[in-house]
Amino acid sequence: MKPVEQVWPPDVAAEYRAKGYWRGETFPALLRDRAARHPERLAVSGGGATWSYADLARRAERFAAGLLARGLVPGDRVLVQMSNVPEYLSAVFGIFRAGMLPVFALPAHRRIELDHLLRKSEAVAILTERRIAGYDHAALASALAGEIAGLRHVLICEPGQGGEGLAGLEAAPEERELPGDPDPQAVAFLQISGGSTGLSKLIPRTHDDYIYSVRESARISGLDGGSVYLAVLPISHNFTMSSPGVLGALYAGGRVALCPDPRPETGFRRIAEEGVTITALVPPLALKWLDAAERLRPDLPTLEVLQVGGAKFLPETARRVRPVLGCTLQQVFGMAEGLVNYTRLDDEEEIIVTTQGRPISPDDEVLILDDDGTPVAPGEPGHLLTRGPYTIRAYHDEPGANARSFTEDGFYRTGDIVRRLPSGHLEVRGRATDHINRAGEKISAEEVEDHLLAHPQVLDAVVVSVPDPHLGEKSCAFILPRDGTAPAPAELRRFIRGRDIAAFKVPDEIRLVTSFGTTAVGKISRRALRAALRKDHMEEG
Ligand code: J2J
Repeated sequence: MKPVEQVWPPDVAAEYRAKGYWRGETFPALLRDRAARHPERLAVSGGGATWSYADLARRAERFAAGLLARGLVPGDRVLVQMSNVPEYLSAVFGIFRAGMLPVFALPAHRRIELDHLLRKSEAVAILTERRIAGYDHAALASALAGEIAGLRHVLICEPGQGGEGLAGLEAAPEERELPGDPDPQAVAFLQISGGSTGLSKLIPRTHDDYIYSVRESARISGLDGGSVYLAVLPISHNFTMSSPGVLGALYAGGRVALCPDPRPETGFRRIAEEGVTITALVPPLALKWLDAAERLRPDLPTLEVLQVGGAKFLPETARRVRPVLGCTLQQVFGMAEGLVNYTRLDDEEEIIVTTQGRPISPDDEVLILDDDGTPVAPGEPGHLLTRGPYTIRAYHDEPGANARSFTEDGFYRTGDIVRRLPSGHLEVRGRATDHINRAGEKISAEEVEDHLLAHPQVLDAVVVSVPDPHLGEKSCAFILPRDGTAPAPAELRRFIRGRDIAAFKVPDEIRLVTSFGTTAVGKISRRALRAALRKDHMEEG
């Protein structure tokens, strides 16, 4: 198995420790500590569970023991594909407790994505629910186990049985001795990248670096023992997990409340039932919630903060949050690779509605460069590069991508175009890379093009992002058919669905063209071609 590591230069690591960013905390120790400090306090509610911290810790231990009893060993990677159910938390903390590494997949992922993540991470096990939103994940997991030699365990969770449905792995802890706490500098898990070229890359995050970002995020978002965080977005997304997310809520000794679906009606009901103080949405959902709140006038007296992030939140919508929902907006501009920016709760309203926040750490280094790599003048837009105490220096096992995505001195090229205000707040202006940010879901144009090219009647395909009033951005595929044959858009859509990829990657719009513009083909880069077609689309409407 290839080792999973994340390494900062030793002097830099020493500085992060000396400054108290990296405190040697680990996930197993964190839950044990909270369960010892306030065992009876509620940690998780929803999906049939009302679990105290002691319950959660005990369940995690039993799951850890169950994994070991099945023959998994510390260091093993376990792919987790679960929805917003309480068992997700006992399973993930159980995997940590057993010294193993979760690899986080999204419920929307299908065969193509899972196959890639499983192989790349060399996972020995897949943990998923029998069904999520009607899709038979158990069947897919079994099929994958038949094809991938290293994938030896298919663990199927049946949520909603009070936590007793965790793949039959609720072994009694006394049957197995659990390992000691991991090295805080070791990789705790593999998160997945939004991916602008090809398939998702794996992001190794250490206990020390991630817990630092979680701890500070919880502080910046005002979490304490009385906070109730409602998990609406997919729970394994980096935003929901850590900004401050479910981990921030548990770090602060607060409670995680689960939302079974993201509809505004469901959200308002859960906020009222649980006394939710903070929740997080992507911009298109925030817009839906605002429209629904104007209609339904829900009474949400406990809600203090609505976080919005994952894609650009337009100021005109942002301005509606306080008057309509009666809470403070917090814009969050983050990335699974590290850097997270927040507007602060006490920032002026104008800053809150027009910027995407400023970095967590005084040691988050931010460069804003022009195309030639020269720093732009203050206030001018440019490419955002960053490095710091919780931003990775490398993806797992991606020498090519690492050479492109990181500078020699360790800065991560985010691909985002931003400008910086005198206050240090960043405004996201656009993106230099070719992914589509569809309602916060990142889609690689190249990946979708490759699927389209597999169709026998497709000579070439170019996928671009185009503005959409509901989704922010949607995807449009321009198709150049082979001579004399033109596949119908509906047939192409069927074809690409049949490729077994996440549904959000299927192009929203398909346009057949006879050329990509005479000067374009072969002469300009693929990126310039995408830009030209995007412009055509916007002009033609
Ligand atoms: C514009 N673009 C944004 C924003 C992310 C917290 C919040 C979000 C993510 C996330 C995350 C944006 N305005 N407010 O991991 O911890 C786009 C940028 C960025 C990319 C990262 C977190 N917030 N984006 O969205 O890894 O283009 O993380 O580089 O999924 O989303 O995507 P992802």
